[in-house]
Amino acid sequence: MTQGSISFSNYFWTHIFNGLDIRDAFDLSDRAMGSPTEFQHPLADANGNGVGNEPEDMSLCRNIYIGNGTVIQGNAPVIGSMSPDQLVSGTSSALLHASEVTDDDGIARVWAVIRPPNYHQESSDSPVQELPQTDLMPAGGGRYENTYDEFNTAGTYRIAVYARDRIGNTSVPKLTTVSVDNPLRRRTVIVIGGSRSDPVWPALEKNAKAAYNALTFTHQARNRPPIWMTTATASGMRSRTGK
Ligand SMILES: [Ca+2]
Ligand SMILES: [Ca+2]
Repeated sequence: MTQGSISFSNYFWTHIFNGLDIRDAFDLSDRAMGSPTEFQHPLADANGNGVGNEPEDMSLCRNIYIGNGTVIQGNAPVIGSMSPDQLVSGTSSALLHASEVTDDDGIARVWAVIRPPNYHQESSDSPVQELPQTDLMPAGGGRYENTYDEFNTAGTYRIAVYARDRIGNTSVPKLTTVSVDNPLRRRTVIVIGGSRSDPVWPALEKNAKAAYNALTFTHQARNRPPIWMTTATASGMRSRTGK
């Protein structure tokens, strides 16, 4: 989804192309890869002793340039500010907005990468690609915003907002959080009508169960289990499985 752009390497090489020395490129990229993508832990070993990020490693990287050390592309966009940390209750949506998004080359895209409370990275070897994300749309005056409505899990979502200019430079992210208390969940109710003494009832029930199984499969992928009620009468419902 991010085509690997949210990776330490992408930031590092962008900074190198922008004429920074290795030390600054490393520091800025390390910071950019902080929350919500804190599972990449870059190490620099400049003195070759196999131990990364020692003070000597950092000082040896100072004033070391790859290439000619001059800016060969425009600078990355800057995001002035981001919507503050929010607490939402009884809803699954929250407004995300970024202000004072600027770049001399023009802004091509502003987007949020959203790390859910229960997120676990699948592999530390691959770029961070599987997190949900949403584009923020221009609202005038350098402001970009969008209401994201998939805050379906209780807990704290960690959100990083990025801007990219028209020549492909990506900003350092601005970070914010949305904490969800008592989220709304989408539920599906499958209704079949008929008499249980009807000869075709078993077939009807079988079809409903097949629909339930199909929904269970798709909903489990999105962490939204459906409900299975076998029989509803005027006096109430009987639950066989589920909640
Ligand atoms: Ca070292
Ligand atoms: Ca630029």
